[in-house]
Amino acid sequence: MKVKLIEPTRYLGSGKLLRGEWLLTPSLTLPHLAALAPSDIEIAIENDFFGEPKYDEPVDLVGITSYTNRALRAYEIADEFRRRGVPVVMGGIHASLAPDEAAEHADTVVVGEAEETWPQFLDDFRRGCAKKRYVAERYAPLANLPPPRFSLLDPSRYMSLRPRGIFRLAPTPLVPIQAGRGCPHNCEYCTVAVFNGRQHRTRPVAEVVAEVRAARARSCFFVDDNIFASPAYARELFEALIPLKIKWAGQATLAAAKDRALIELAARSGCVFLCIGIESLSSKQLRLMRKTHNVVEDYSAHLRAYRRAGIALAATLIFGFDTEDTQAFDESCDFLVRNRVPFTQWFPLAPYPGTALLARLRAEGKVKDERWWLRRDLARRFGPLVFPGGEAAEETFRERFLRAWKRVYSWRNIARRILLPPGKQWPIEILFNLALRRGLGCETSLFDS
Ligand code: B12
Ligand code: SF4
Repeated sequence: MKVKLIEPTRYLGSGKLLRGEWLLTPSLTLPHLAALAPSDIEIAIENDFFGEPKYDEPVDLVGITSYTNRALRAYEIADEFRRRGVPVVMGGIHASLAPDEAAEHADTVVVGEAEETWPQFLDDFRRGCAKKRYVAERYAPLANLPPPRFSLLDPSRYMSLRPRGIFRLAPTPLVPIQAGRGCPHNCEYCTVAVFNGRQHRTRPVAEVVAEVRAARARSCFFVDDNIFASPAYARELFEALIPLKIKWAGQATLAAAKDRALIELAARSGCVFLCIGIESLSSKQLRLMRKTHNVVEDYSAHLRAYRRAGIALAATLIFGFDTEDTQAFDESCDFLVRNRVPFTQWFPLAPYPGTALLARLRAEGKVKDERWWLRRDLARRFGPLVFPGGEAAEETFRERFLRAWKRVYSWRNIARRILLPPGKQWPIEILFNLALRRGLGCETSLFDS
């Protein structure tokens, strides 16, 4: 049996598809699903980011993963295959949170973590008795997961996935690794706790280390939502990573810096870069977001602690609450420059399906379009807000958002944030800032991929 797994790309505001030649980080999802399938099934992986899926290649089944901002494209691809008589199965976060919608475009929808349901579905499919929906009965146990099949990805597309010969000198790719799932917090806008649960589950450290070795990784991206979520586990993991001499990036909370010894250990184990959700400088907004583990008064001290540990930070901020102060953009820009935050990503607030945010805004009558992700003009990065205010307010938001964001990445502010004096990770910081500056005028950026 031949199965094709597809990662859809997404639409840009211009109406074009986001396409490119290569990516820094391969996604973990499809190599992981390929590894979970029985070994006698022939699997191919296609990434729509690199070009149109090969619709006419003979396959028995197509599996498509889904994120909300790529749902529209995922459905188009699914419809195209089904028009040609190829059965389609969809899974992933979006299909799980909007399964009835996904079912309009797929023969089968797999809801939830699929470690148990995906092999079960494949078995039924082979026997000709696949059901329309498979729902995970529990969060997947994370021990004994097979190593992701990165060999199914085209190495030339991922910046030397397997560095050889002269390419050893090339910047190494970030091999995605997952050590844990779930988050004890429950931020209003986030789907992680909804999809992966509020209990932080971890994989045995020895298995994570074996996976890093098997991938021959020289640098990794831990896709965990908070790599410090269980401090004792994090300590054990970092100790075990030290002998591997890798460099790694990941995601964490700002408040984790309270445990200075832990972040210093992370740095010793190779951590060079972390994405941190600052989200807002307003305690009022943070309460509204249910992100009370972020304490504005502690921000500066925590940022300093990460800097001293030698870890470069990418701070994310969210804008667009209707109670937000109009000065929020400029204040944020000043704060990031003053506190020498090396790198930042700004997002307009978007109510994802299944979130408490969508439920609240719906109850308040503020959602302009219930399924905004199906509209090309809204399912994009700097799109107008999905809720209140009318067109004038949206235009003002957009204009202020972009103006302040460009100010953060002005040459002068890049220098003030990362060069005066330079932090330990200055080469990465310069690289990321240049990449983001390049994307300033358009909607794509380094992290858009
Ligand atoms: C790594 C990551 C990124 C990386 C992506 C790197 C890469 N190339 O993969 C970067 C940093 C670039 C990124 C960017 C963004 N991300 Co992101 N990201 C993640 C993260 C942390 C991990 C994804 C992952 O690898 N998971 C591990 C795999 C194994 O899990 P999985 O994909 O869920 O797959 C399982 C099941 O879903 C299922 N499954 C999945 N697909 C399929 C398909 C079939 C056929 C079947 C049967 C089953 C199945 O089986 C798998 C095994 O159980 C997730 C959070 C999370 N914990 O998942 C957020 C997450 C996916 N990101 C999210 C968002 C919103 C974004 C951004 C839009 C930024 C933002 N904050 O607004 C951007 C835009 C990305 C884009 N261009 O589309 C949201 C998506 C929400 C949604 N409803 O779509 C998530 C869930 C985080 C959140 N806060 O809610 N992201
Ligand atoms: S935003 Fe981060 S801290 Fe909040 S629930 Fe999501 S993963 Fe957890």
